[in-house]
Amino acid sequence: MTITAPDIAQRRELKTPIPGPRSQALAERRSSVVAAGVSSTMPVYAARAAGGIIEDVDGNTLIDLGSGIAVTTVGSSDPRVVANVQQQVAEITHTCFMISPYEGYVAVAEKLAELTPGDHAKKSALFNSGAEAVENAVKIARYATGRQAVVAVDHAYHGRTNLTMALTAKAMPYKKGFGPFASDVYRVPTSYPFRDPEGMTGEEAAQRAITLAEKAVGADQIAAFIMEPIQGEGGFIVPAPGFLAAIAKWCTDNGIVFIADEVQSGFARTGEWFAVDHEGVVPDLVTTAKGIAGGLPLSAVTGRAELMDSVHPGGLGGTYGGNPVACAAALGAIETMEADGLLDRAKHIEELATGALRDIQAKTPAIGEIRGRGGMLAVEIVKPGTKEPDAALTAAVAKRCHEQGVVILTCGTFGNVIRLLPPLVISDELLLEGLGVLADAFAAELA
Ligand code: PLZ
Repeated sequence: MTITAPDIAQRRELKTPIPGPRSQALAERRSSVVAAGVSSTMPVYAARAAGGIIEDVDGNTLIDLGSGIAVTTVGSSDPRVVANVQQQVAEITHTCFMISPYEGYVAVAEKLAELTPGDHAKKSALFNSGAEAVENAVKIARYATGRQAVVAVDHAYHGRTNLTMALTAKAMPYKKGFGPFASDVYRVPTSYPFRDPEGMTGEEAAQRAITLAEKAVGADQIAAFIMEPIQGEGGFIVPAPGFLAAIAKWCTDNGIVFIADEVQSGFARTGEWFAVDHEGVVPDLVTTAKGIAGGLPLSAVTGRAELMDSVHPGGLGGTYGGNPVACAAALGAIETMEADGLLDRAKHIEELATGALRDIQAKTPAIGEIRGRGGMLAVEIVKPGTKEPDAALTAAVAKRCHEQGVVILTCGTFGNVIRLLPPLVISDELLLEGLGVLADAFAAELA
């Protein structure tokens, strides 16, 4: 039997109130067996998804503006991903690359070497989750430099494991009560143009970070400087032009490994392969996950061959890292990004969505800023005429969208950012319809 990608009509249709009776029944089952610490944005249980639509267990079809947090860039169940996974799962489910290696892992590493920034020799190691990639990037940087300190920035998000919690900035919900955290992690200010002093340049913001790192830690003690080139969970913060380049240069001048965490921003999401490409910055190490494999768990650290090869054989790995089915999915997802022109599609989404968001902003003084790149866009919501965050309005607007069948996510240190991360294969019509629902939600809340 050959199962093909789901054929789901690309339209929003609500047959029941949200959540419907079947979702409610599942929520009831869940409440007695799933840990309360794991929460969901919407109490709606998914049955199938494709393109820009998630179909729930009650037959409602919802517009997907979240891609499962920037994962299904090629759409859920992309046909090439489905075909590759089907074939692979019938041949080998797992041997462990550390026992009996296989071609898919090598092919993914070749693609990573080709697509990540810079034309130097690159090597990769594959893992399962974004957090695991970040942990390993730090391990490699420490090993290669013989130094221990790691510098991260304000509003950073790098994961939920012990080291990555330490790197992550926000206490609630990620860190509170989960300490003690990994040591030798230091935090410096980032570039947050909307909240920085008026007119501060990227170079000035970088100097502010560098001065603090030098005074509080000492450049010769720092193994790695890690940051998301567009900060995701922290609020879709795009640093001022020149910031990333100045940080990267300071790292190079001081023998510090510059790690770009592209877990959320990478793989076509922003209209380039990687968000650093917009600034022409070449990191020493890049971490990737999410969009790389069209929904299967796969992550990677890719970087300068001499750094990656500095670690002794056996020093890196994990049972499932680079699982053959996940690698097959990644090769399918990357092929779709290339063959279907998804970088250009992301640029088109930026143009279309930014236009619609500007129309909303013209009627909505609570929208303080529209920002982002490609299919990674956001609005920051404030008390009109101020920069005071309005998390309550943000939550209320998102809730209205959810009730109308639009899956939309919030983010931000202050909980006051609505972000758009649609599958890049979403149709223009669905995207604009979703943004129409967002416009109505703002209008209804502010009426
Ligand atoms: N680095 C930049 O965005 C994951 C987290 C959702 P994992 N972001 C979504 C949540 O609340 O858990 C992320 C990221 C960046 C690392 C990670 C971690 O990736 O695959 O979730 O471990």
